[in-house]
Order: sequence, then structure tokens, then C-alpha cells
Amino acid sequence: MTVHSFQEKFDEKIDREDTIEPRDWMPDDYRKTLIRQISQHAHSEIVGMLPEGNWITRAPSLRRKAVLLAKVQDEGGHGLYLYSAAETLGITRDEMLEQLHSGKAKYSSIFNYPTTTWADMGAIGWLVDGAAIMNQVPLCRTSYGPYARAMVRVCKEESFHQRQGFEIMLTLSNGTEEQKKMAQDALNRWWWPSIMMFGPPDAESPNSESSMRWRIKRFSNDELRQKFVDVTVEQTRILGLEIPDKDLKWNEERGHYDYGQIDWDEFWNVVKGNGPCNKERLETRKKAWEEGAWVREAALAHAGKRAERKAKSEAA
Ligand code: FAQ
Repeated sequence: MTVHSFQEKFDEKIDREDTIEPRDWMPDDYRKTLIRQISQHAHSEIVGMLPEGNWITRAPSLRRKAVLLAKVQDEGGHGLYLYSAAETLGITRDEMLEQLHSGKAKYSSIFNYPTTTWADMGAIGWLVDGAAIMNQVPLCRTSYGPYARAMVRVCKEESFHQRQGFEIMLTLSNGTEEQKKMAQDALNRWWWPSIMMFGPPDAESPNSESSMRWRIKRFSNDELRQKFVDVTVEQTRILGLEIPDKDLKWNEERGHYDYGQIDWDEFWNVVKGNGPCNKERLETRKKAWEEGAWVREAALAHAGKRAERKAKSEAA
């Protein structure tokens, strides 16, 4: 078979909505794009454990602590499914982590903002997990099989996370005046960074065209952002809070909410490493990697011993 016919077969599969599997032929750029997106997604889950991890010891009740602990563990699990999915494309986990630690790989801009009050746990669950679900539900139908299957499980857990975040916000909004203020303050700080999570506007998104053609992405950055704004406005009403955007209003003609200008300079500044917590996040990850070396070594030694024992018992 020529490269041309491999390409034709690949294109036909994409058009038929078949999944592409690890042993199938795929164009180099498709493989590269997937490695980039899946590894960045994995890094986001792992770095995303840090802002919430910051509040585990300070959760206001045992119930809240148990729920937050479980949520942060879930995010770690999501990172692991995603690293495994990326490994099927021919990159090792060590290589991906090296790219994260050296600052070469990106992770979601949102995790470079500080979590200063308990209400931030509500805002992250409600808005950040809410935005993540909006982006990830279509990824359950993404063209690369291992990524799509990982996303099915991730989305189930993310919907629980979103609801627990909303419930924290609802409790605070119905609480004392001070608690309601805390909820509003969290919404004020997390709103704009949350809608930036969907990535640059379509006209400035270099990867979108090919990713849409390959059915890696099913909706554009702006389409998903709009869907998120539309559903979140309604949820904010239930909370009795106000979205910090004076230009937000229903547009009858479009059948969507119009929203104000996003500060893209702030977004790119954070993506380039200059956000409020970029340095701290990366240093914490690197320290965890270095200090966890003995765990990895012990696990490898244990696996080696087990394999040795198994080989001996099979030979006997
Ligand atoms: N932050 O051409 P596009 C979560 C970069 S998971 C940083 O539009 P693309 C769960 C982009 O990489 C959150 N960088 O790129 C959780 C590209 O740079 P590159 C993560 C960003 O890939 C909740 C450049 O800008 N979710 O939250 C961002 O077609 C709570 C140009 O952009 C995923 O990763 C950004 N926000 O579209 C965990 C979902 N946006 O790589 C803990 C999967 C863009 O060329 C607690 N990823 N960039 O150097 C995707 O769907 C896509 O990759 C997009 C970006 C939509 C994020």
C-alpha cells in the first residue's frame, strides 16, 4: 500500500465516524496534535489538583473535607487515564512529565489563579468543572478511540464535581450576608478566567481547523464558550448572584447571550507563564516529582520481585 492509500483509508474512517485505534495508520500531524492535546489535558488535571488541594485541610466540615479529598483524587485519576491514552501514541510518561517540568508543555490557564477563600471551592466545581464538561462531553466522540473512551469516564466524574461545586455556592448564597458576599466575590474572580479556558477566539486558534477536520474537536472554541455562557447565566439566577459583566444580555436574534470583551492579553500572559501562580504551580509539581522518586523506585522494585517470583514458580 502507498502512503496515499493509507491516507485515503484514514480519511474514509474519519468520514464514517469510525474511531482511529493505536495500531491504525495515522498522519504524523494527527498523531502530533493528539499527543499535544492529550498530554496538555493530562497535565491540566494533575496541576489542577493544586488549587483545590490547598483547601483540604481547611474544609469547613468533615463532610466537605471528605468530598473535596475525593474530588481531588478523581482529578489525579483523570490525569492517569489521559497519560495512558497519550502513551498509546508513542510518547512515554517520563517524556511528557519532562515537558511539563521544563515549562515546554502547556496546561490549562485556569489553574494559575489563587484559591483565597472557601467559596473558591464552590466556584471551581461549578464554573471550572462546568467549563471542563462543556468541552469534554464532545470529546467522548473524538476520533481517537483511547482518548474518547477515557473521556466517557472522566465526564461522569466531572458532572458530580460540578454539582458539588454548585451545591457549595447555593449553600453560601443562602447563608449569612458575609457568606453570600464570599460567593459573589468568588464568582467575580473566577468568571473571566473560566470563559478563557475554552481557548482563543476561533479566528486566532491555529489548531482548530485541522482538529475539526480530523474530528478531534467537534465544536469550535467560541461555540463551546457560548454554550457555557448560556447555561451558566441561568444557573447564576438560581444562586441569586450576578455575573461580573455589564455587557451580558440576551440577544433575541441570535438566541444567545451576548457577553463583554474578554481580556486576551491577560489570557496570553498566563499561558506564557506570567500568571499569578504559574511559578508556584510548576515548582510544587517538580518538588512532588522529586520527593516521590522513592515511591516510584519502590513500586518498580516490588513489580520486579513479583515478576521474578512468578517466573520461578512457572519454571518449577
Ligand atoms: N490554557 O489553537 P488552539 C479540567 C493554547 S481540564 C492554556 O485553540 P486547541 C478538569 C493551546 O494549547 C482543563 N493554553 O488550541 C479539572 C495552543 O497552544 P499550542 C483542560 C491554552 O488545542 C477541573 C494555543 O493556545 N482541558 O479543567 C488554553 O485546538 C477542576 C492556541 O489554541 C483540556 O485540556 C488554555 N485555556 O484548543 C481539573 C481539554 N487554550 O499547544 C481540576 C482538552 C488554548 O499550540 C479541577 N483540550 N491554549 O502550543 C482542548 O479541548 C483544546 O486543547 C483547547 C484548546 C480547547 C483547550
